[in-house]
Amino acid sequence: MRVGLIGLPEGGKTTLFNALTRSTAAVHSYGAHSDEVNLGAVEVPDRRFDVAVELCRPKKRVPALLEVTDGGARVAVGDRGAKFGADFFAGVRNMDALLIVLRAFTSPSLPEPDGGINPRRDLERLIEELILADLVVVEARLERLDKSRLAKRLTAADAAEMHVLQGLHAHLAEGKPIRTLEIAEEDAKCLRSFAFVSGKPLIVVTNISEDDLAGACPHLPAVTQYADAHGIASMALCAKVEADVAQMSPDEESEFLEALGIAEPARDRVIREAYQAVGYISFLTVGEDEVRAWTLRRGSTALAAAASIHTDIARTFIRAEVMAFGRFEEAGGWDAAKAAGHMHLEGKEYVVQDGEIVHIRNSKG
Ligand SMILES: Nc1nc2c(ncn2[C@@H]2O[C@H](COP(=O)(O)OP(=O)(O)OP(=O)(O)O)[C@@H](O)[C@H]2O)c(=O)[nH]1
Ligand SMILES: [Mg+2]
Repeated sequence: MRVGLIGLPEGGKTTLFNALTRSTAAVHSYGAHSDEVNLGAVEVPDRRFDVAVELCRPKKRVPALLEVTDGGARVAVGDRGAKFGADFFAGVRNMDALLIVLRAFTSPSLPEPDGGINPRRDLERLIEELILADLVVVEARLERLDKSRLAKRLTAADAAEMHVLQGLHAHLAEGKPIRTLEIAEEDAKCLRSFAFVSGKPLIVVTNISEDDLAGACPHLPAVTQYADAHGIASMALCAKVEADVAQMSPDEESEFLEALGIAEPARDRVIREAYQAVGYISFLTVGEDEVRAWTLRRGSTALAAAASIHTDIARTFIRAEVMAFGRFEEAGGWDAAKAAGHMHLEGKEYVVQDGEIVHIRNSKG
């Protein structure tokens, strides 16, 4: 799964990137802006995966990964009043979710933006830009389709696409993101290649001051209220503290977090929220050779699970051997749980549940 960090300049995107991926990418220092794009990957924390590794002691462990991109989309410093530009979001079009970083922290070394610190304003601005970016794409495509229509070269597929895009256009023109539009499955198919940015799940991260960690950040309620009202996942953290934490050893880390009264590093929380926002679950495959966590869209079938492993395995699918994680853990392993009758066989249409262990029986294997 891939998430892209977006936000206004100096909001703390790179600092959060460092916190999430335990990297040390250069952050913005006043007057020294970097256009670098940072790419990183982080293991998705999953207790079930850890337990499975513990029980199976495999030769190889392959956890689920969250890929993070920082710098795929941002405005240049000094351009605050300027347009975002038509291809502003080009670098995040292929992401599964967007993580919006909002500045709510004050810092003596970093001047406040024009109009002062106001994360709610920034959030609305960014969401507006996502909608505008899609509107530009939809309008350009509609224009071309209309030209075909006038030249009597419009195919049936074109006409259907035009109809869907007109619905989208009306929705976007009202200032609403594609995320909030119900789209029929067959219509969604013809839209997929557009990779609309306002259709992507969002996670809002408000970057608060170190000093506000223990108390309350005055800017936070307005952001939370907006996010809740629009069904957007949101959380607050101090990116700078989290970036420091990410550089510590596990022991130092827990000691430090405890002293601050923080239950877990925000790193883990952000990753969990991202998974949830996209509607992903994971299933496991276990064995002596390998324990692996696989990412799957919630509601997917056993056949889709097979396809995520390999298209050949889906093609030659016979049955899925499925085991609830709890049974696996209680029995202390697959074989013992199977002997106790906790493995069940399922067909292609079976809906895989979060955390289940799924082995595909196929005609070649
Ligand atoms: N005090 C404080 N400073 C922070 C915090 N987060 C980021 N900063 C500082 O703010 C500056 C900007 O942070 P970056 O992470 O570079 O912000 P950015 O969004 O990546 O900036 P651009 O890439 O230039 O758009 C850096 O000097 C950071 O050290 C925070 O939580 N508290
Ligand atoms: Mg940056």
